[in-house]
Amino acid sequence: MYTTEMGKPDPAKVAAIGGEDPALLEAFEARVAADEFIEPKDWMPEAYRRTLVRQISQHAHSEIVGMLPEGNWLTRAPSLRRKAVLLAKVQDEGGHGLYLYCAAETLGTSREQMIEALHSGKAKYSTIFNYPTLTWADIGAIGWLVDGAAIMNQVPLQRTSYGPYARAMVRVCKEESFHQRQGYEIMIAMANGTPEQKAMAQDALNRWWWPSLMMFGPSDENSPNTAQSMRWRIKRDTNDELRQKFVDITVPQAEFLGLTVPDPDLVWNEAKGGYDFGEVDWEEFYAVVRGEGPAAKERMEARRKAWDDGAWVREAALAHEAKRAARAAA
Ligand code: BYC
Repeated sequence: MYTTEMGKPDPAKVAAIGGEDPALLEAFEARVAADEFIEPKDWMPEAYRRTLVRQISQHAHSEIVGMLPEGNWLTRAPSLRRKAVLLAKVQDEGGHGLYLYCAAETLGTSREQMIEALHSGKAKYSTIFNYPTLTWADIGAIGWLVDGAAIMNQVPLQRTSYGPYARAMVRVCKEESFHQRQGYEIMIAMANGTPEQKAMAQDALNRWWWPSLMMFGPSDENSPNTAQSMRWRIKRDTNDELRQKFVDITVPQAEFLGLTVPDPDLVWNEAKGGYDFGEVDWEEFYAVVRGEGPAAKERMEARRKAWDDGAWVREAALAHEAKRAARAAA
């Protein structure tokens, strides 16, 4: 062997790991295994970077599109207090989207690329936001169930292996827990109100229960990304593990409200220390993922319109920055 080739990795091995340098990959995997955070300027495998951009940008899109179903009730909240609380919550969701876009940008993608992917339908966002909010009780159900499911998923993400994503999650989780409580408080008021109000609360639970379980993604056996994301500690729990935890925590909350979870197969399993529950309608899930959800078209139109209507703000900010830079240069 010529001396210049000494120390070069075996090309067959390099190809098997996606063209990455095995020594760098080994050092990276050791850091992940030791629960160290990976930071933007650290070396990382391209597939790790791609997975993070995919997950974080989709998470950001979910927060932004997620403002729409609740925004629908801002002008119709039943009291000034309810309106102020809901307004604060919807603004928080916008903030979450912004932290997450920033976290994704540290991986080398741009805000424009991510927004373009959302608007052209290439990027996904959570299926849950493709369902309509028909009554005020839906606002309670979203806070209780949707934010409740989001917390279940996001608390472990505070220990995800990519530093900027993990740190964004700390504040997001604090705010989500306020959101969950505001939703549950609405449900308590409705469930203890007039018979009509209690019926509205039950109807909202009936419509939001199954879509909330779908938020956790496909079952583990049908989840193409989970195994690798668990190895890289991007995900700390599988989709089914989180779904189970959510059911176990939420069913007693429904009982406290005096409401019935719409699942005839739901039963406490003493041996496993958790509930057995019915199968999610996966056909519906995949149809909504494909963009066929009941409010999908409306959601995308609203996002595209907001982007177009906001063009003047972006132009004004750029013009201001150009003037400031010119003054500084002079
Ligand atoms: N909806 O291999 P899998 C909020 C996609 S917002 C749509 O299991 P992964 C709030 C998945 O992307 C909170 N698509 O994927 C805001 C993948 O497709 P691609 C949002 C879904 O990534 C406002 C394919 O199916 N939270 O709380 O390992 C108001 C196969 O899935 C869904 C997050 O975004 C879905 N439900 O696991 C109120 C959490 N599920 O990308 C509240 C961060 C799966 O390969 N994300 N898909 O084309 C995650 O934790 C993970 O990405 C998931 C999926 C658990 C969602």
